[in-house]
Amino acid sequence: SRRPTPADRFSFGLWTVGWTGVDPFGVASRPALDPWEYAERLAELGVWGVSFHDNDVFPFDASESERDKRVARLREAADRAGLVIEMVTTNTFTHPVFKDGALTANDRSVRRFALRKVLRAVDLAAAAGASTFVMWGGREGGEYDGSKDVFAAMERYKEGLDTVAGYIKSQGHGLRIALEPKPNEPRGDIFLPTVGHALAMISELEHGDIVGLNPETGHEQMAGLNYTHALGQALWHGKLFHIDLNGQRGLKYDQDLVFGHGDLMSAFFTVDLLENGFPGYPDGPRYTGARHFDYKPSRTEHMDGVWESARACMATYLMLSDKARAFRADPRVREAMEYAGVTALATPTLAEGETAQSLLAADDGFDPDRAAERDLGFVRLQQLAVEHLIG
Ligand code: 3MF
Ligand code: MG
Ligand code: MG
Ligand code: MG
Repeated sequence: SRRPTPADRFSFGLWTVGWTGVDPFGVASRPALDPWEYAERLAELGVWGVSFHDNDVFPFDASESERDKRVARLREAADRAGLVIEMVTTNTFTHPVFKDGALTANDRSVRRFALRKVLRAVDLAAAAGASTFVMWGGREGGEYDGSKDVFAAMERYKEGLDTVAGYIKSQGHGLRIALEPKPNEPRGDIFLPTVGHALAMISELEHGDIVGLNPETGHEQMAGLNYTHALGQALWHGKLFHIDLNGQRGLKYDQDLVFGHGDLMSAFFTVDLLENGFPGYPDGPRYTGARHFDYKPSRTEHMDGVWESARACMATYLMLSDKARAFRADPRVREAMEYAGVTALATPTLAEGETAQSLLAADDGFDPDRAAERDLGFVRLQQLAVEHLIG
């Protein structure tokens, strides 16, 4: 398949290729490089952008000067390699101070510390020229229902998000916040577990206009949900600000597999939506942000396997993109979509000027038994997708 170029807008978190294989049962299985080394190698693979947590670049307890030095070094390396720092985020999960959460920790002093850490990362994001600021509340949540007042937790989550969003506006930073939902892990239950929960929170915010979503493939799938539908609804709300693409196989721990190494059929339709938009709305909303991967090179792989797996994420995306384009252009697919009524769903149910009352009064001679006889041909349409995918 063709080599990725910056025009494809592929982006990787430094913590993805930077994962050394540490898991709850084992120590590192390969060495750690410096953040700028990961950036340089990614650029060689044709990557457009990178993202990072504050503590992917400097340690939690770094002095002011160490922090500045390491950030400057990374920014120089990115500039030299022609890489965009497109997203920055905060690590509010590794240090045990966050064991009961950050913005929703029961301990107020922890919440204040966490908020300060997030605000400092916002300034770092703006200085680095990022456009998106992701907030994944990995430790917001709990294991025991008696230990958390959920009403208070929502109040504090809203307070925290509005403080950060209000700060972004007051500083004139050109940043948008993207919330990343996840149902569980590391907490037994994480607040804002799905895209739907996060959208509902955003609608309650004072500064919700600059707050959207960063849905991750595996996170929705860990909840048994449909990732492509989640992207579709977020796009409909005008809230799809960023994405975390990866692979997941079923309802288990967060696998962070290479994109496409989980549910490949679902990955096909994810790429189809991202690249081709909604079938019934050729001029409708489109995702224009980074094609960002949040995956983990399996701990069985050494350094060659790390780069191989990063390449695989992009290669698979490009192959699926070619196949999705051919799928949409195939006259048999167009005919099958027509037969299935896919684009007919874009026609409003009521006619211009019609009301609930006039609908009630109208007799359009509809015969439910006849309508029930209609064949939809969804299976034929799906098989055409399979044919394009593996044919
Ligand atoms: C955890 C994640 C996170 C987030 C990141 C924010 C460590 O399951 O997905 O990655 O993506 O913190 O971007
Ligand atoms: Mg994840
Ligand atoms: Mg994941
Ligand atoms: Mg993620």
